[in-house]
Amino acid sequence: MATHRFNPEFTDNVINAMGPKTTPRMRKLMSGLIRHMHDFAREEELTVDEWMAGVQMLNWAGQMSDNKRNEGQLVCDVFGLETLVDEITFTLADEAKDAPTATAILGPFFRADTPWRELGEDIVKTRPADAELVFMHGQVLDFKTKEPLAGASVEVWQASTNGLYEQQDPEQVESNLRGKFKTNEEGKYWFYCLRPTPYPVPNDGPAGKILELMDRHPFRPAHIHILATKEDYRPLTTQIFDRKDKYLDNDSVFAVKDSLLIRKFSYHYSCTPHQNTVSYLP
Ligand code: MBD
Ligand code: FE
Repeated sequence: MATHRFNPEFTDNVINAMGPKTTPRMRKLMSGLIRHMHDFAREEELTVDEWMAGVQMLNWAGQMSDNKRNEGQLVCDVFGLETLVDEITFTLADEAKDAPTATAILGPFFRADTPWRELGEDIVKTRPADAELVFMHGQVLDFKTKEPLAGASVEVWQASTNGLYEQQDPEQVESNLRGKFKTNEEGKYWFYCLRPTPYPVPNDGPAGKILELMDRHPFRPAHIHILATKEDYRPLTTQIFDRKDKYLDNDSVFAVKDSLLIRKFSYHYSCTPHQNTVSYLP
């Protein structure tokens, strides 16, 4: 193994350079990161040009990012890292085994400043010519008692038929295709939105370049994002997918889970039977 040709003690020297004021968690994370980066470079016998190409990718991602575009997150997504961290988080949560609704990654197009909307409202504020309007509804339950959760917040967002989220597209009005709903006494929410369509993740930056280098396509299956929250409960971040989409088995960001596939009715997108549950905080 090529590893042995290079002095591994160098890696220990770098790790041991950390000072006493480092927190234990930071020491552990930095040690692991340094060790894996060094092992990677040794095992692959990384060249100066290859390392510098990676540095340029990092810089390019930074240059492309602003409050409307999170290219660093997208780069992580095409490498499966956000999905892996979601999987780790879900698996380690005490209540994960009881959770009826699987989690899925937040993704780079969430916006913290999404407006509240009335139950039943249409979130399609800029209607594309090829729009197919659908009704979406669901119910938020306490995952332990299965009691409906009134007053929970259900935040949703989706891309338009041109494959762009509202903040990427000057042709869409502010907060188009996103909204925050408060569940009623029965824990229910409902609204109108677009039937989601498959679309490519932005591929004009380093994430796109990385996909091209790996001979992968940039498409994501049609999906709607959901973030359900309620005071004193752990939030639920998830997505629902069209059961018949052609990209379910090769989502460019690896977010699909079987239990998140939903049946599609004409003009009727139903989010049940796997209701969105919010986990109770221990
Ligand atoms: C998306 O729309 C998305 O949901 C994720 C997770 C990554 C890139 C684009
Ligand atoms: Fe998305």
